[in-house]
Amino acid sequence: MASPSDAVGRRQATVKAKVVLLGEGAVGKTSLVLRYSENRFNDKHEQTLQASFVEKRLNIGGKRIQLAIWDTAGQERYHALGPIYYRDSQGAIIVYDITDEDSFHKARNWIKELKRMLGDKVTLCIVGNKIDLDRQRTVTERDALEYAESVGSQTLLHFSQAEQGNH
Ligand SMILES: Nc1nc2c(ncn2[C@@H]2O[C@H](COP(=O)(O)OP(=O)(O)OP(=O)(O)O)[C@@H](O)[C@H]2O)c(=O)[nH]1
Ligand SMILES: [Mg+2]
Repeated sequence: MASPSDAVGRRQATVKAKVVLLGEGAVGKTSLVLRYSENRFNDKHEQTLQASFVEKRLNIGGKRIQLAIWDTAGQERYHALGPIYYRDSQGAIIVYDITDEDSFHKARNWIKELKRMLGDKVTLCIVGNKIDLDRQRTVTERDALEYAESVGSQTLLHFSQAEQGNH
């Protein structure tokens, strides 16, 4: 039978979770992480080389969570490194730029790869970033919604602007 001290021990145990950001170069992956972790925005594109790592400690409903966020490089020459970062992730955030159709295509390729390699072991979240640039939008909300539904009911779709802090 569990003793009260076990219950305390359980409550205080830290849950570790790993999330990876994937997507074409310049879609705003690093900007989303910067907004989330430091509430800042940098309007210059400083290409991520290989990947960078941020740790965030959260407390959700009394549960301590240690979130490891891996922000990968979008340039094609780094594509083959993807598995190193997504292999044991619980969540993958696949980012595209709503003004860049190619980046939406690239996001769909990442999702295909994740499904093939990890099946349902990973929670997918598709993010259409740069919604402040709605006037230059080339990927409609409807196309994104239809695509997210076709991937599966477990897939989340979110629109963001790292620029203004709707992350
Ligand atoms: N207008 C606007 N610009 C954004 C937004 N998010 C990011 N940017 C800009 O887009 C450019 C690329 O952003 P990054 O965050 O460096 O892109 P990335 O996906 O990390 O790029 P790689 O590291 O090369 O893969 C930068 O100039 C950002 O300032 C946004 O929501 N709105
Ligand atoms: Mg980056």
